[in-house]
This record gives sequence, structure tokens and C-alpha cells, in this order.
Amino acid sequence: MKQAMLKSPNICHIEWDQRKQTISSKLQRNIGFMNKQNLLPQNDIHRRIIHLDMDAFYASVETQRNPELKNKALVIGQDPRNNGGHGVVATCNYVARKYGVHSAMPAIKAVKLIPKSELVFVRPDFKKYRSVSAKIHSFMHEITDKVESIALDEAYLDVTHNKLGQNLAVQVAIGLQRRIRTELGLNSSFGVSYNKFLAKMGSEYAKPFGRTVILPYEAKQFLGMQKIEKFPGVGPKTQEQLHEMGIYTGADLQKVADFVLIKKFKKMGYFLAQHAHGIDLRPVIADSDTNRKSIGMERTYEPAIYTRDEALTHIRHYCKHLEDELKKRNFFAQTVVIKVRDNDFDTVTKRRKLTKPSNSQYDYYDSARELFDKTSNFLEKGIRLIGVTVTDFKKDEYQTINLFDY
Ligand code: DCP
Ligand code: MG
Repeated sequence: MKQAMLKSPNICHIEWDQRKQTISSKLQRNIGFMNKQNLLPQNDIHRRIIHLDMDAFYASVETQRNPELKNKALVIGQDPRNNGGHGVVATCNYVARKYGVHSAMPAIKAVKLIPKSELVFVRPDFKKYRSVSAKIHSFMHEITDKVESIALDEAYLDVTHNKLGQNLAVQVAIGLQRRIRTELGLNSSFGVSYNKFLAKMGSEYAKPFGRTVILPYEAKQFLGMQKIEKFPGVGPKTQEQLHEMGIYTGADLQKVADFVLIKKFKKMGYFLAQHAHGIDLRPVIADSDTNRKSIGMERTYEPAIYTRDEALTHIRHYCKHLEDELKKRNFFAQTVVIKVRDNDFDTVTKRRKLTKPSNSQYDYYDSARELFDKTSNFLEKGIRLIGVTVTDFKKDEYQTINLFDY
């Protein structure tokens, strides 16, 4: 088990907090308006955040139910040998990963990479994965209600104040990881830090079945040794541009002046500069939080999508999912946003305001389709990512009353 930088976390937090506060108040008093330090927001190192991500989730659930799969190269997806070569890998276990197979790869490629005697395809059973995910979430909610689900197998927990009264976030996370292992027979990895992006980079660093703790005073060093493509938002195109600037690692990034990054990469550069210095002020937005600003769903596609019909099928599916999510919370949304990325990693977002707040998939779909049609030139290059988000929430006072309900 990889256990990076784990040493009396609580004491270090306190020491750092005090030192940093003195520095920051001095800085705020003394530095001038255009001092480059001022380009970035004040860091917040007082929170304790866990990012937990299940290891090879769908594949592990299948193996747990059928232990014979354990030593096989297990691929979750339809067997392309039975359906004319179609389909993608949803995920695969770590045996299959040794052969270079990964999520979103065409399934036919997995057939080429893995010896026939080891390869097993299992069709995904989402009902099963949802029910396991619900159990994991119930464990999380015994710790805190500040749980933000990112996917069925991935969530952030803000445990600064938690129901266990446990001050050490790492102990909370270890307890959760153990419980998932003993009660569900599944492995997970986690990262613990003072913000979301560090916690997430920590859980990725820890994989599989590991834990990473990044204390405030260790963040610079941890980020320094990360490859640049591990930073959030750095796709192949930005990666290439950064390489051209001689930036390969977080340490290289930390040496670049903030204004240089902002000038070159605009908004993205602003976030990169923050990340280089371990800053990420985004709160953990509880799934139940009525102050939540938006709900969205996005997915990457490999192979890319070249036809409007296929893209719209996915968009329709997202809109149905969003309707479910909004109805669960009794929310109505008045703005629909779509995000589309093509094979060159050019990304566009477009938004549209509905005439009135709605929780209907059909309203979302009508707008999303119109927005999508404005990006139809992306189809030529092939679409790599589609996302639909609804925002601009209103509570249920806007509900249209159906007279026939009385
Ligand atoms: N998934 C999918 N299509 C993708 C990526 C993921 O259907 N392009 C599904 C299958 C995964 C689950 O979502 O099991 C979680 O995604 P992760 O990226 O966390 O992948 P895993 O949990 O499988 O592996 P890891 O151990 O790397 O987290
Ligand atoms: Mg996972």
C-alpha cells in the first residue's frame, strides 16, 4: 500500500495555519495593487477534504460476485466478437490494464491486446453498480452529509466537522476505506488534503488500494513532482503548449510567473496558476444542498462521434438523467448549457435560457439540441466529449399545477 507523506497530520496543520495567517495578513497590508501575488485569491487551508474513488469499480463488483474472474483479464463491456466489432470498454480490472487496456478504449482493441485464454468480457449491470454505490454513500453519510458525488464510484467529503467528532481526516478516511473493504469486499483509494483538487490528485496518486495525505506544507512538494498532465484541465493540447514552454512538471509550473500563465491561457491559466500554488477554493457541494448552483453530466467518447443522431441519442439520455436529479431535489432549472469538445480538444460551451423554469427532460432536450446544432461543425473532426448542465435553479414555487390533478 502506498502511503505518501503520512506523519502526525494534525500537528502540522496547526503549525502551518498559524504561520500562514501571519504571512498572509502581513502580505495583505504591505503589497501593492499590481504585485503578482495579488493575482491569485487568498488560499484557504483550514478545510479537511477526502476524495474517495473505488478501484476498477464495475470490474471489482463483478469479481466480488464471481471470484472465478479474479485471475482473468476482465473487461466490462459487450464482447465485440459477438456483435460485429462494436462497443467500448467501460472499465477493466488491473490484470487487463497490464496489457494496456483502459476505459473508453474500443473493445476490439482489448481483444487484440489480451491473450484469448485470459480475456473475459462481462456486460455492465448498472442496476447492480447503483445499488453498491448507494451502500457506499450510506457509509459516507454516517460520517458527514457534506458528500458530493462525482460518479457512482467517486465522491468528495468535507470532514472538517464530522458526525464522528474525529479531528483527523485521515483516520476518518481509513475507517471508510476499511468499512467498504470488510462489508462490501471492494477496494478503494483516497486522498486527504485541504482542498478538492489536491485530495483528488492524492487519490489518483495512491491507486490502487492506497491512501495519500497532503498536508498544507507538503502541497508544494507534492505538486512539484507531478507531471503536468496530471493537473486538472490539462488535456493533450494544453500539455503540448506547456511542453513547448519547457514545463513538464508541477515544479516547472511553479517557477512561471502567474501573469504569464494568465496571459497565455486566460481563464485556464488563472486556474493553473492557482493549482501550481495549491489553491482551490471550490466548496464541497452536498448532493442534497439546495444552494447547489448546477447539475450536469458529461462523458468522453472513444472512438469519437461523427453523426448527429448518435450525439443526440446521448444528449437525450443526459436530459432524462437531469430530470431525475432535479425531481429528486424538487428543483426547476431555467438555463441549459452544453459543452462539446472535438478531436483537437477545441471545446465550446453554449447556454440558453428557457422561457420558464422547468424540470422536464423534453424542455432540456429541445434547448440542448438547438445548442448542439450550433456546434455541428465539430462533427467533422469528431466529438470527444459531450456535456449537458442545467443551472439557474428555482425552487418548486414555479411548479405548474395540472388542473386535472384536483
Ligand atoms: N466508466 C465508464 N466509461 C468511462 C470511464 C468510466 O463507463 N469512460 C465507468 C466504469 C468505471 C466507473 O465508471 O468502473 C468509474 O470510473 P473510474 O474512472 O473511477 O474507473 P475505475 O473505477 O474502473 O478504475 P480506477 O481504479 O482507475 O478508478
Ligand atoms: Mg474508480
